[in-house]
Amino acid sequence: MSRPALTRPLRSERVGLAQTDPLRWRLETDKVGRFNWVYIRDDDELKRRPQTPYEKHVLGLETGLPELPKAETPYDAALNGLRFFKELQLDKGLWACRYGGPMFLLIGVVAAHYLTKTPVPEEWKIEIIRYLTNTAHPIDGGWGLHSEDKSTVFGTACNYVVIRLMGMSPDHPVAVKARTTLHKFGGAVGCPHWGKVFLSILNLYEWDGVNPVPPDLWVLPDWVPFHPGKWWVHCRQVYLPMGYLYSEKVKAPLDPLLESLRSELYISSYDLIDFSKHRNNVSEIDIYYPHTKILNFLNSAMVICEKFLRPDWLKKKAKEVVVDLIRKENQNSDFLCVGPINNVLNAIVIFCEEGPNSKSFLRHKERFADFMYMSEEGMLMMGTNGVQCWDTSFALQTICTIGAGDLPEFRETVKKGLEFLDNSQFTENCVPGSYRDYRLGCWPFSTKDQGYTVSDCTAEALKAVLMVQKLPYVETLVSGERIHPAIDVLLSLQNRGSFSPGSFASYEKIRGTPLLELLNPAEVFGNIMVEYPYVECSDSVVIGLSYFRDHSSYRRDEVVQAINDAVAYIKSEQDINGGWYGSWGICFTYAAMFAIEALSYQGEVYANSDVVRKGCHFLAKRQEADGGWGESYRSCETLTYVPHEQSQVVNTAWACLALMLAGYPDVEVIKRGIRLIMSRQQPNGEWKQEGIEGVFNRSCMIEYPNYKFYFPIKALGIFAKKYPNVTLN
Ligand code: LAN
Repeated sequence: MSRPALTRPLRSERVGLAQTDPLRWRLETDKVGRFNWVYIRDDDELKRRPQTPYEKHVLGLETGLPELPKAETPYDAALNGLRFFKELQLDKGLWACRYGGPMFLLIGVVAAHYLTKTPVPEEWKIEIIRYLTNTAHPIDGGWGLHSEDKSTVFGTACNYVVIRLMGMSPDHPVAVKARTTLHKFGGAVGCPHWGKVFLSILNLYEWDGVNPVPPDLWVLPDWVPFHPGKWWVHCRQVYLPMGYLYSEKVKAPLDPLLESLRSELYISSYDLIDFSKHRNNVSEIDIYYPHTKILNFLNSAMVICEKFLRPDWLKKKAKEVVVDLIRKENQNSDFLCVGPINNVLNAIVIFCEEGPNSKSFLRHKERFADFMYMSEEGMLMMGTNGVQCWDTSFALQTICTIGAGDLPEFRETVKKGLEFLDNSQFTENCVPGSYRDYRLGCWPFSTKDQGYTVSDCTAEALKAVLMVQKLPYVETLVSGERIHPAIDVLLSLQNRGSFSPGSFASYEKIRGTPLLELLNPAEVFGNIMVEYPYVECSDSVVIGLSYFRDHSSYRRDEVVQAINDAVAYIKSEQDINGGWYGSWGICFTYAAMFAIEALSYQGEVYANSDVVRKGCHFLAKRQEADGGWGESYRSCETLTYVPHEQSQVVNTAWACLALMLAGYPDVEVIKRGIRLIMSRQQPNGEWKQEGIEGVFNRSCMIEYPNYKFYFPIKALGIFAKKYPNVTLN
C-alpha cells in the first residue's frame, strides 16, 4: 500500500476540523541545527519575518520559486533540481527534514505533558488532531506502526488516546471510527508492550498487566554477558527509564477525562478486567517478533521475584543507578536524549525525581519541541530531532560529485553547508561512566547537541568535508588535526573477533551476543537487542576511509587494513541472487547503491568483479517496464525484494547510481532509468513526494523527504559526466 497522494481537500478539511493559519508558522534554527516550529501571533513580527521557500514548501503553500527553462539534458535536469533544492537550505547551512513515519511516538510526548501537567500549546493540539485525522487509515480509521502500515492495536489505541487528550470529543466521527476499529481488534488489552507501558503511565491500564522491565539488571557487574550496557544503544536507553517507571509504578492521577477513556478503550468494563492475565496478550495483527519460550519463562519468574523475593535495598539501589545514568544521558545530549522515546520517558523520570520546577525538568520541557514538526497535514513527532548532518553531508557530496561546486550560483550553498558541518563536529567526549565510546572529532546523524555519533554519519560527513575543502574558493575550516580523531574513532568502531569481523555496526562496536535477541520483549520490532553488523554502515565507512586514504597518509596501514576487512565483510553479505539487504533504507536498491559504491572505490567494477557483476544483474532484472525501479517497504519486513506498485524516483536513482558506479555495460538500461527520473521532474526543478524511503528494525518505516532531491540530482549529474555523448532519445 503506497502512501495516498495528498488530495485536496484533506480529510481534516472534509470533516470540518479546525486548522491553524499556515502563514503564521516559522522555523527557528540555531548554529548547530536545532529547528523548532513556532507559531507567530503578533502581526508586526509576522511582517518582519517573511516565510522562506522551505517553510512554504513543507506547509503546502505556493513557494513562489520560478519555473525553470525546460531541461533537455540530464545535466540541465540535475542543475534544475539543485536550483530548487538549494532554496530549501536554511540560513545556518543545513537542510531541515520532516522526519515522520513512526506512528507510536505522539503518545509519548502527550503522556509526558499530561502526567507532568505541562500544558500543550493550543496550536499543537489543533495540528496534532489534524495530522492524525489525515493519516488515519482511509477505510477503517485506525493507525498502524508507521504511516503506510495497516491498522494495528498499538497504533490505534495510542493515537486514539492522543486525539482524545488533545481535545477531540468521543462523539466526533473520526474518534468513533477509530474506536470501532479498536473494539473490533478486541480493545486495548491486545496492545504490544510499549503501548501497555504508555497506557499504564496514563493510568489507562494496570502495571500488573505489563511484562517486567527490571531496572535491577543495571546493578549487575559489567562483565555479565547480558548486562544492559552491552545492548544496542536505543534498546538500553529506552528500557532504562522504562525500568524506573515500571518499578515505581508511576501513573497519572485519575481524572474525569482518563476515567472516560478507560471506558472507551476496552470492550468490557475496566474494573472487571484482570490485567495480570493480559501480559502476553498481543494482537496477532501487531506481532512482528513473537516472544520466545525462554522470554515467557523469564517474565513469569520475574513477576514472582518482584512480588516475593526482591529485597528493598535492591530496588533502591537499582533506582539510584538508573537515575544516575539518566542524568548522564541528559548531560551528554543536552536533554535531547538518543531518541524520541527515551526523551519523553527521561523527562517523566526527572519530573518524579526532581519536581516540576527543577532546572533539569525545565530544560526537558524546552526540548520537547525539537521533535515536533509542523507539516501540511498537521503536526507530527519525528524519529529523531532531525536529519541535519546526514542530509547536509549528502547534499554537499552531490554538489561536488556532479561538478556543480564550481558554479558561482552554488558557492554560497556549499560554503554555508561546510560551516554547518564545521559547527557540528563533536568537540567533547561523554561524561565517564555512561557506557559511551569516544565521540570527539566525529559527526552525528542529526545535531551536535544530540551527541551520538554513528559510524556511517561520521564517514559521510568526513567525505563531504574533504570534498568541499578541495574546492579552490573554499577555506579549510576543518583542519587535518580535527579529522584525525574521527579516523581514530572510525578505526576503533570496526568489529573484531567473533562478532562479524571487519564489519561496522551503527553507534558502537558490537558488545553483546545476538543470542540476546531471544529476549527481545518489544513484539513489534526485530533486531533491537544488540548492535548488528550493517552492510550500509560498513559501505559508508569504506567510502569515507577510502576517500581519506587518497588524501592523507595518517595511519595509512591501519586505514588500508580496515578497508580491506570491511570489503571482505561486504562481499560476504551478498545473497545468492546478488542483492544486499538494506537495514536503513528501502531496501535492496538502497543497499546495492552503497555496496557498489564502496567496491568501486577499491577499483572493483563490473569488468573485473564477480560480486559487482552479480549486484548489477540483480538490479537490472528488477527494472520495471517504464524504465524505473520501485521497491515496496514489504522488502524490509520479508527480507526479499518486493516490487512497489509504481516505479519510485528514489529507488530508480539508487539503482542507476549503482549501475553507473559499477560501469554496467548496457547503457540502455541506465538511460531508461534516467529518463524516468527526468519525466517526473516538475517545471520548477523539484520532484513530488512518493512512497516512504527509510526503515528501522525491519518493521517501522520512516520518511527521508530530501532523498528525492539529492539522489536523483546525483544520478542525473553522474550520467551527464559519464556518458557525455549519449543522447536520451
Ligand atoms: C536511525 C536514523 C539514521 C540511521 C542511519 C544513519 C541512516 C543508519 O545508517 C544507521 C542507523 C541510524 C542512525 C538510525 C538508527 C535507529 C533510529 C535512530 C533511526 C532509524 C531513526 C529512528 C530510529 C529510532 C530507534 C526510533 C525510536 C524507536 C525505537 C525503537 C527506540
